[in-house]
Amino acid sequence: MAKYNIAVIRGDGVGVDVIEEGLRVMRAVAPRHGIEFVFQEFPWGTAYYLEHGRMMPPDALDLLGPFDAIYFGAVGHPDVPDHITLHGLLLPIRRGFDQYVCERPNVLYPGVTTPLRGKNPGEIDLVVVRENTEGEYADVGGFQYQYTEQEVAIQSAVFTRHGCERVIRYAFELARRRGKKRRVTSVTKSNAQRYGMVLWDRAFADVSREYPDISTESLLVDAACMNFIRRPESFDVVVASNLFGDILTDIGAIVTGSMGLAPSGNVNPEGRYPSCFEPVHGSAPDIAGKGIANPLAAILSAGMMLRHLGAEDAASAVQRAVERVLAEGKVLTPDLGGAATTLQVGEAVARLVTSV
Ligand code: GGG
Repeated sequence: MAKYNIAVIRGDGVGVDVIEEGLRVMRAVAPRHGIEFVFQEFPWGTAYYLEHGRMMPPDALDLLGPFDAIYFGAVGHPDVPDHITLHGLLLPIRRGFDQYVCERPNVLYPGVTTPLRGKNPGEIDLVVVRENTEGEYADVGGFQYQYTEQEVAIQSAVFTRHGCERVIRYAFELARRRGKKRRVTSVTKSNAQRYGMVLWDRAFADVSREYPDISTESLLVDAACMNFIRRPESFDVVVASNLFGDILTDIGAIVTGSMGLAPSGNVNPEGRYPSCFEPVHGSAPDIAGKGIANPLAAILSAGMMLRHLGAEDAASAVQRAVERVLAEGKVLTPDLGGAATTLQVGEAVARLVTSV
């Protein structure tokens, strides 16, 4: 019996709804694969902030550190500025646990309609490896003369040789592991960002020499955005800076059918700290609590977590059950053209996960 201790942070908005269904699916898949889950919930997020003046307690990382993984919903609330909620909860977890890889797959599944003409299921199958602890998200900067007419804001992006090399190397290793197109695309804007992103480009060229079996491509982010729409089928593994990776994965999600289908893992590849798995989508306050949010991104994120923990068979079962629900097309939430509820989709996957 494999026992996994999972910290659960539902966070805000639809995070609460979709994590419920991810937990349902994990509970359903566990017995068949000899897994015991111990889930411990942490009620952190904006409701906690409104009560305590912070998104999570000061010793939050000490509390999370001993867990095997973290299962996260979403962060963001209309009553509190997004830079407070994001910097108070998700970013300290990513940085504090050195989760320097954010792995975000985008797959066009059978049964799902893409807004792009002429792209068929199976043709789009890419993974964005987003640098997750530095770059444009580095917490370096400040204000001077704040709230005056002379107000100045400095926001610095940080690119270290070490930080670039390790995430780029992860992307090459992933391209080898996937064994698909065996191609890594690097995305920067080094014509305009002539320090940090030039360093990134050089690191990419240097690391690529260690992988002569993997073909490479370097794109400026504007061309990459265009090509995610024009020729998404040409991508295999895409490695990008923190901000560019975030933007590209919204495009990747929508060209493969819905934000509600995009999972992610914030990974510390060395396993020194727990990794954190979450849907790419945010808290979607407009539909929170209405029971119509698509839980599949959260369920696929649970599948990624299982794979990360070494429960390969259970992870594959979750993946196959989701694919079956999509292919059958009977129980789908409104973002995919259906009329099913969050609960009904979760129950459909949970039913199938024991038989696929
Ligand atoms: N489940 C992901 C989530 O809540 N994302 C909110 C967000 O704004 N994230 C910013 C980012 O990942 O860069």
